[in-house]
Amino acid sequence: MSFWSSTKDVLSGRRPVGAVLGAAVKGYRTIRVAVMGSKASGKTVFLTALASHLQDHRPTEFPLGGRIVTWDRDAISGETLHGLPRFSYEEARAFLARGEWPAKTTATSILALRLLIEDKTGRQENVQLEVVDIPGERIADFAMKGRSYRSWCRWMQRESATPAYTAYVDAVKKAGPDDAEPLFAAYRDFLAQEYVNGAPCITPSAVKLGIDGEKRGGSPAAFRAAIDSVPVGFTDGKGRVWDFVPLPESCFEKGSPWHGLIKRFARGYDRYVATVVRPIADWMAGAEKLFYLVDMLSLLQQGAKACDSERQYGEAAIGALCPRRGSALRRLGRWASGVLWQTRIRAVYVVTTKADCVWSRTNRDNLVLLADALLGRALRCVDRTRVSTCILPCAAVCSTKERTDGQPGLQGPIPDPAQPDARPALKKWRPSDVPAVWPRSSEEWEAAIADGTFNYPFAFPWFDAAQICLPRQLNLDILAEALLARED
Ligand SMILES: Nc1nc2c(ncn2[C@@H]2O[C@H](COP(=O)(O)OP(=O)(O)OP(=O)(O)O)[C@@H](O)[C@H]2O)c(=O)[nH]1
Ligand SMILES: [Mg+2]
Repeated sequence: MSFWSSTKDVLSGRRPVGAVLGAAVKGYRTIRVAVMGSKASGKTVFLTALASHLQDHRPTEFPLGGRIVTWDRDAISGETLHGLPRFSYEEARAFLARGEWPAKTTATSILALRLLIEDKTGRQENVQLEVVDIPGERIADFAMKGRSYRSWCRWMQRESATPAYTAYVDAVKKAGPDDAEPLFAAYRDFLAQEYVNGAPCITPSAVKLGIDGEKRGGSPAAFRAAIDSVPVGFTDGKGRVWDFVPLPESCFEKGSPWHGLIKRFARGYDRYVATVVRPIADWMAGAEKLFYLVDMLSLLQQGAKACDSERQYGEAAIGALCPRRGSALRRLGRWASGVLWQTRIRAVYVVTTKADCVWSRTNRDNLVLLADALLGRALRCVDRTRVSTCILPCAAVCSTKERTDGQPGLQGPIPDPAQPDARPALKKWRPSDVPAVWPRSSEEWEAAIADGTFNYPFAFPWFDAAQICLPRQLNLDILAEALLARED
C-alpha cells in the first residue's frame, strides 16, 4: 500500500494511526469482521464454510476477484488472540464433512488466518483475517453497551412492552425494596414466560448460557427450574456473584426508598457489562465490517414473539456497533476517535441465511423483503455517509438440490425425528412459498402456523464425495469477496 493511500486512510478516519503503522511494520492488512446473529441463525456454519472455501480455494467455483495463494492459521501463534480462545475450525469442519451440522456455540472464540491474496492484475497482498464467533444468546446483551444501569432499565421498559413484563413490574412494586430475592424470583418468572412465548433472546444472556444444553431446550418447567440455579448476572473468578434485575423508572425518583437496591444492582450491572459485554462489543465495534445473520424461515415458523424479539435485539446490536446518523459535532467526535484509536464499521451486510431451504428466485427475493421490513429501521439509523448497507440471501452450505423429476421443489437428506441416530434419508418435498410481507397480526400468524403455511424442512449438509470440504453455497462467494475487499 502506498504512503499516500495510507495517509488518506488516516486523515479520513477510515483507519487508525495505530493500524496503519502496525500494518506497515507487520506487512499485512488486518481485516476484522463482526459476525452477529441470534442463536441458530447460522454463524458457525457461515464461518466454517467461508474458511473452508478460502483454504481450498477454487477460483472458478468461488470467484473472489482474485485467488488465495496461501492460507495459514499457524502463522498466528498462541491458543488465544485478543484474549479470546481460537475457533475450533477443524472440529467444525469435521462435522460438515461427516454430513452433520456443527455443535451449538457455548463460548466466544476467534477465527484468525493469514492469507496471501492475488488480484486479477497479479498484485499480491498479505491479509490477516479475524472473525469472532459468539453464542447467539450474547446478542441480547448488546443493548447494555454504552448504557448506564438506569438507561438500560428504561430501554427494557420501552422495548419489553409485553404483559409478561407488566406482570414483572407489578410484582416488583408489590415486593418492595427491602429484599432482593423476590425481585430475582419475579424476573426469573418473566424470563421463563419469554421462553414459553418463543423469544430467542434473554438478557442477561449468562442466565441462558449458564444452564446446560438439555435444560436449555427442555420444557418450560425444566427451564424455569434450571434458571433458579444460575445467578441473574455472573459469578467472577473469586466466586463472587454480581447480579441485577431491571427496575421500573418510578423507583429512580428522588428520595425513593429503592436507593439502596439501585446502588447494588448498578454495581452488579456495571461489573457484568465490564466483564461480559464490553470486551466483545468493543472488539466488534472496532471491526470494519458487520455481517448480521438472520434466519427468516425459523422466524416465520416461530411466530410474532420471536420476530419482535429479533427486531428488538437486532436493532440494539446494530445500533450499538455502527456509527449512527447525528449532528456535525458527533460526527467530528467519531472522526477523531476513528483516527486515533479504532476503525469503525464501514459496511453492514444483513444476510438471510439458509436460503437453500426455499426454492425459486421469487422466494429468495421475498426473504430480502422480509429482512428489510424487520431490520430496515435499524439500517436507516446508521450513518450512511460512512457505512454502506446491503441485504442478501445466502446459503453457506447448501443441503438441498432442485428436484430432477420435473416437479417443483427440492430434495435433500431429511432426518427422521423418530430415529435421530439413523442416517437421514433422501427425500423430495415442496417447501412453502415465502410471503413478501410478515403476517399482519399475531392471530393471523398463529392460524398460519397451525395450518402448516410455513413449512421449510431443514435438511442435513449434502455434498458430493469430491466436494467434502467445499460445500455448495449460494452467495457465500459474493459475501466473501465483500469481506476481503478494501472499504474505500
Ligand atoms: N439448510 C441450511 N441450514 C443451515 C445453514 N446454516 C445453518 N443451518 C442450520 O442452522 C443451524 C444452526 O447453525 P449454526 O451455524 O450452528 O448457528 P449459530 O448462529 O452458530 O448458532 P449459536 O451457536 O447457537 O449462536 C444448523 O445446525 C443447521 O441446521 C445453511 O447454510 N443451510
Ligand atoms: Mg454457533
